[in-house]
Amino acid sequence: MIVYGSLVSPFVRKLLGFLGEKGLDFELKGVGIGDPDPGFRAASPLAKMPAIDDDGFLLADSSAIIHYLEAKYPEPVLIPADPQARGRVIWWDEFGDTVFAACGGKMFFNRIVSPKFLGREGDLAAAAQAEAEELPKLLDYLEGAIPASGYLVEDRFTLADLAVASPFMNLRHCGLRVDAAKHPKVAAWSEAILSRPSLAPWVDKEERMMAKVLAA
Ligand SMILES: N[C@@H](CCC(=O)N[C@@H](CS)C(=O)NCC(=O)O)C(=O)O
Repeated sequence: MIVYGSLVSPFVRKLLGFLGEKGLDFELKGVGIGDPDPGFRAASPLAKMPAIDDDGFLLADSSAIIHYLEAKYPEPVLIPADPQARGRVIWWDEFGDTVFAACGGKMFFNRIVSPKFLGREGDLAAAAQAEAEELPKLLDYLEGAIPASGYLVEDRFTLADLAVASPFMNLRHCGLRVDAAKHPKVAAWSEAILSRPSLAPWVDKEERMMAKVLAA
């Protein structure tokens, strides 16, 4: 299977962690925003990452790909069968993608992607607004929602943990670390999920890559 995407995308990172948890082999083909790569364009109708080519089966969108792979490779179970647990996992996936990653994206895109990758100024006011007004509310919500087990759903690792922890890397690239005095559960949980063997090597690679980008 070919995965098209960049390591710094929260959606690509979520998929890479999922593939690692499932123990699946794949080739990561690096693409950037607006990439003309014909394979990527064929797999991703809106040119968004990630997208896959699984032996000729083309699919885009991290959640669509993950649901496809969960059906194809059911073990270990990362999307529970229990109706309530499944509903909660889908909620957290949605929260991670459209709320948390979107908030972090306003900071990451405007402070880093725009100036460093696209060569144009970002909307720094939007980034500052997201950091000052949106992010604290989301962290407060998460702090109250993380169970004592340290996993968001069913007291075990699921897609929910991957989807919500992944965007924390983009905050890290912006120099933002969770304040453990203010949000102790979020700090410990996000650190633990990003340190899992399925994600740690990618995180390490990404940090080395971003150190070079930020130093340039
Ligand atoms: N819902 C999609 C979101 C994908 C997405 O927006 N990816 C961004 C990178 S983080 C992208 O490819 N942006 C390029 C563009 O919007 O042109 C998913 O979960 O895969």
